[in-house]
Amino acid sequence: MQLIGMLDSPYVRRVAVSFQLLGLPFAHRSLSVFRTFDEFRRINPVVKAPTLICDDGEVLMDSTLILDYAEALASPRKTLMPGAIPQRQQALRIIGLALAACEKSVQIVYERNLRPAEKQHAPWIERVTSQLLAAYDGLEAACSRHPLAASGDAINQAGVSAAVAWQFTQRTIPDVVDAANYPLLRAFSAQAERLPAFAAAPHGPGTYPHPG
Ligand SMILES: N[C@@H](CCC(=O)N[C@@H](CS)C(=O)NCC(=O)O)C(=O)O
Repeated sequence: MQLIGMLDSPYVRRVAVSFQLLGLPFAHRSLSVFRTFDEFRRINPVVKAPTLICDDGEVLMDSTLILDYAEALASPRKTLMPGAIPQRQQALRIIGLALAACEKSVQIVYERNLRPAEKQHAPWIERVTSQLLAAYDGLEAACSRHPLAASGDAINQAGVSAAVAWQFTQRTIPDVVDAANYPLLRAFSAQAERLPAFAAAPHGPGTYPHPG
């Protein structure tokens, strides 16, 4: 399987980390949806990162759908999703918040980087920022009720998604989300980033597996 997209995308990164934790081998091509648009389009005309080229040549997109496929491939040997309903509900709540945090962070990054300064729309940025902070408030509260496991054996999809979202936001728009207000998430992220699966796919322009 080939994972297409850059690890500076939280969606690509959650797939790269999850595949490793699920024990699924994959090759990675760090193509940019912006700088290498035409090359990306030849693989997936929709140009969405992540894109997964499956072993039979079928092309999948959207991190959650790719992870659904990955879970099916890894079953029954491994899973990152809790089976019991209360734990599953809790994981889904955290994943939803983490994905909202990713989406709102990406919107702010795009607004800042793709739109000329004179065309930036302050009310829209304020709205997205309030949604982003609400997502992180929800994540911090969820972490205080149910601490996320950060060991290689115990981390689940909720932990992967929360850690990847946090790292993305802190690397791209740290001025918007003050890390000091989220001590539990900050500590959890620091632990998760030390896991081999995270270290092999660090946020940034590199290719998995990262040599360091
Ligand atoms: N819901 C999607 C979001 C993926 C997404 O928006 N990826 C960005 C990169 S961070 C992308 O493809 N941007 C290019 C575009 O949307 O045109 C997922 O979970 O994979």
